Amino acid sequence: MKLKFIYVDTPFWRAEVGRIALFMGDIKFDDVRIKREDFSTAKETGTLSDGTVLPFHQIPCLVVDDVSIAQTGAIARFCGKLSGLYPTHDDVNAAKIDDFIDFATDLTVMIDNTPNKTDEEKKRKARRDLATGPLKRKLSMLEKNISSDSEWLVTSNISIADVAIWRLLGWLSSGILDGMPTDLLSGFPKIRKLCLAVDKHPKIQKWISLTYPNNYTRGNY
Ligand SMILES: N[C@@H](CCC(=O)N[C@@H](CS)C(=O)NCC(=O)O)C(=O)O
Repeated sequence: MKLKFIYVDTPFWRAEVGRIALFMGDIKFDDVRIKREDFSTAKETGTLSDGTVLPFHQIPCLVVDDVSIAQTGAIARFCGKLSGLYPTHDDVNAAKIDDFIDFATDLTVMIDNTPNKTDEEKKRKARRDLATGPLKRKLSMLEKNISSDSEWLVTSNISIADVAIWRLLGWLSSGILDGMPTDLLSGFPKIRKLCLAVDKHPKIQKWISLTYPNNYTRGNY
């Protein structure tokens, strides 16, 4: 089976969850990082310059042999099953993992919908308000859903849920988003502990050393 993972050259969680699962499972794949211009055109046409089809004109996209798979969750589960980071014989744990992946999507959409995208000051204020209001509320829920007894969110080993939450919250707390406070996670000790556990996992460290720019701020946790 030939795998081609398509995204831009950014370690955003939507891509990282699938890429890292494949890497952790020692599954060979072509890590294709497309240029922004190619992506801009493909948003309109649904096809990259090399002919690859993006089913919903979006990325990430995983091409399995000649079949293009879209949607972060679908890709993450596919990669997780191949690599052992998603259960194939435990429907309840599989659903719990889906639960966290969909939660990550909810937070992403919440940020994407920050109003007044054209007015920088209004955008910063909207993000600050989000961080102290609806986003804080969501993070409190996440904190409540993390068990103190286990190192990982769902299974006894690291799963795609842990990788997704780590990268999403790393992005949110890194300072890369203007207006989003970098101490976002300060009141959430269980979330921070989880993020640290993922961050120091040897395979994650290896991936970071291979693919992240030097001194890249992965988050404040
Ligand atoms: N529902 C999709 C959303 C993916 C998405 O929004 N990707 C962004 C890049 S991170 C994108 O392709 N945006 C362009 C567009 O939606 O036109 C998923 O879960 O993967």
